[in-house]
Amino acid sequence: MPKGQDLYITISSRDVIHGFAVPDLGLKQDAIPQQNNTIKTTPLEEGTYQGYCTEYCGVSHSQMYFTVEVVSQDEYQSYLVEQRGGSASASGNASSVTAPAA
Ligand SMILES: [Cu+2]
Repeated sequence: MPKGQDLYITISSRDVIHGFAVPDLGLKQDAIPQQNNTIKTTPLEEGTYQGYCTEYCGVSHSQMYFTVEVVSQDEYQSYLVEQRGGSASASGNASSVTAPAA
């Protein structure tokens, strides 16, 4: 995520109900199949933040964790270029992040 920018995170699920949570960024939202839930955030400090699923969703629930990197605008632009260069997609199976056009 780019630091200091308003972000809208649209959360859904491909299978069962999950819970998207990144406590140190104050983010928590249910991930529900066939429904888009959007939350707004503006990350203010660069760093690595732990995220995980907060809804018991099956036998792999305890392994549903991820990290969120908040980086400078320059680093974020470099990341986008790298992703468009053919590298593997970084999207997970329960969420996506979009930023409004500047
Ligand atoms: Cu879960």
